[in-house]
Amino acid sequence: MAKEKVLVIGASGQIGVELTQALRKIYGNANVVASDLREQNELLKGTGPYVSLDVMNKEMLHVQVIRQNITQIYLLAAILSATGEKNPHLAWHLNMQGLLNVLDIAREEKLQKVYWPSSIAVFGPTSPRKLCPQRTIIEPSTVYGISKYAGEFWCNYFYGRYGVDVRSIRYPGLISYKSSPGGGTTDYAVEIFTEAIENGSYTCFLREDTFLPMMYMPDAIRATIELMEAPASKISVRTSYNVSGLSFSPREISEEIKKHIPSFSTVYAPDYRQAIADSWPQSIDDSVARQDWGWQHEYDLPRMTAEMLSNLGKTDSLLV
Ligand code: NAD
Ligand code: AKB
Repeated sequence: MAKEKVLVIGASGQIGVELTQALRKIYGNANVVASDLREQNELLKGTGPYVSLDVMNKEMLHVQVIRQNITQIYLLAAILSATGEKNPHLAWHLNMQGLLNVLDIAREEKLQKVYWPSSIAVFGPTSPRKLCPQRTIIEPSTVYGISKYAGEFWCNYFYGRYGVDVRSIRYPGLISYKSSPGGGTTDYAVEIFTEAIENGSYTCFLREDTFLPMMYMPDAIRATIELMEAPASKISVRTSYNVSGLSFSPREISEEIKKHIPSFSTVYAPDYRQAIADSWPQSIDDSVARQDWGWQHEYDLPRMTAEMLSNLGKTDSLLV
């Protein structure tokens, strides 16, 4: 088998840091090139190659792919739901053109594989609220959701027309402690932990009864790698796979945190992000991913909460 050389675009973001670390364990540090608009990342520093790269600059991206003998691209650069609503044209431009640049280069250079994440944001107010199926009514109401849905069909098109082996997951809201989230509606579920540790209280921008699909980062990284390592014959969905982990509300996660920090309190001050959350399903049916490539989540709310608090606690004590 030819030696794999991986390029991660958006490597300094919430997912990028942990995915780069995981890929480096698999392929070796030197064979995973991290790249981002940001100059460097503290957690990735000294662990392997890092280049400053704008995915919108197709020529420079193409040069890097050829110069570094890249065989796989993981494209993570995007503008997420909440930031996207503030600047819809910018979100559409980056989320679409970035993907098209990568797909074109993958086709021209005959890359082995491409990974590009979609989101539960593809679903809209007319989709089923509970256990939202893989194939259903999809009428997204955010520019982010529209860009993800269009992106899914570009992936499907490049696979069908040009044979580009592009794979995708509709991630739920991701919860992690290593790298901060970058402007999403589900970010509250990360902020609540840092605020609980630092201030003992949290003002939540969603209503207490807002259930959303969520996942702890180790499950999301494992899902990504399992999908990318699955034989092509197992991949029946070339748009993007539903994957499910957790579903909880701000009140439920607050109650879980209170089991560890009894004095913790949450107040609720919903803002413009409430309408985005209200347009998304509360939970996801991922039976197709389970059947096709054996997906199974591991973390439940109590285990995820305990790990988040202990890891953030450790981080805090290191900083003091
Ligand atoms: P993030 O905002 O934390 O990270 C994105 C990274 O891309 C940032 O480091 C940013 O500097 C970089 N970037 C922005 N513009 C760029 C450009 N022009 N060129 C190169 N790099 C650029 O996002 P994330 O949460 O890590 O999300 C990664 C992907 O996963 C996105 O496609 C997102 O839509 C998807 N996703 C994330 C979640 C989640 O909860 N985090 C859920 C569903 C889907
Ligand atoms: C967001 O809230 O925008 C993201 C997502 C679910 O895609 N976390």
